[in-house]
Amino acid sequence: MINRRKFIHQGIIGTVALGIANETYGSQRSKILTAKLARPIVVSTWDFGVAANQAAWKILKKGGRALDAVEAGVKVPEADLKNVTVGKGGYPDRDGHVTLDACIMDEQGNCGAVLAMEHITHAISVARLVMEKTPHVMLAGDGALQFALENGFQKENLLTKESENAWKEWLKKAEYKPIMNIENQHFSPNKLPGNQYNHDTIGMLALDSQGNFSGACTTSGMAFKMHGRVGDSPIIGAGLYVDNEIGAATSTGVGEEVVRTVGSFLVVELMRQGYSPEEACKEAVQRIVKKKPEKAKEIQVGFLAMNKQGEYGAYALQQGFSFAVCNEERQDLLIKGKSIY
Ligand code: SD4
Repeated sequence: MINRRKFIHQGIIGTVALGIANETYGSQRSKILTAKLARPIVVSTWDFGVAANQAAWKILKKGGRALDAVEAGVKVPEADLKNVTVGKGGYPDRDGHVTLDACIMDEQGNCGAVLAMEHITHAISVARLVMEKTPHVMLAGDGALQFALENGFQKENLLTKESENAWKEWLKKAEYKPIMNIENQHFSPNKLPGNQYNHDTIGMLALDSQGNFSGACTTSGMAFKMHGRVGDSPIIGAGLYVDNEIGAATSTGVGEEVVRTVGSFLVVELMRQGYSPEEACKEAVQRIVKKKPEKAKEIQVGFLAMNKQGEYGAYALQQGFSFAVCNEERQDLLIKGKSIY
């Protein structure tokens, strides 16, 4: 099996499969082109990844560094007030605090993260500073805020009127107790946690013209979470992992399940064994199903991965996951993620 995979894998080195969307959004398999355009390339989660990729592309197309590209890219949804689960405008926790999680990782294995940080829109830039200016990987809560303020970031109110109203609406029916995802059930009945009403973590992976990878992941986490709750997104190996020899992976959805399976690290290690990005993502999703078969039917988790050849792929538990791809050929690709259910 492994040998067969390796054979296939090596057979396509130097080419990249380009899904042709949006027109083939529903059937991207039907139209696949190959071209010698493996890099630079940037991919990211969900529909808003298209705009984020375009910001990253401005850097990549000039021969810029993947690290600069992913930071610039994910800053777009962080600043978008209409985006209710990344950065400013994100839904608050059950006590009304907007708390952000973010991490970044470069081609040398350097990484930085902020966890449950309040009052700073661009959590990803603080995460980068943690990576570059401190001997640590993670700063959490007040310590992360203090570090950001000491480094020139301005304290802001991240709670918009719309997010505040949504929270107050939720409070009317909420049972204020720590049952996982009860917030989602009350907020959007019959909707899956991690679905379109409660996702929007952006995970972005870029391969620059030098052949170097970086990745970034940033979120305000699950809406109306418990105060202090941290998901997978700022955890290196769970929400994001980069190994410049092999590739990179990122995740979105219910973070607890991704943390349990160290999902992004798993995806990269599977690619090391010869799995294609899509096969690796599928296997990681299947591990979640195997561990918690009943629960897996009710939640969303999606993985997105890219290997050193610039081949990309994704897989999710549920339908509805999408990812955006941007390279020389097209800067507006949006591809429907395959899913188990
Ligand atoms: C978290 N993974 O905090 C994030 C949320 C998310 O789709 O991606 N939701 O668990």
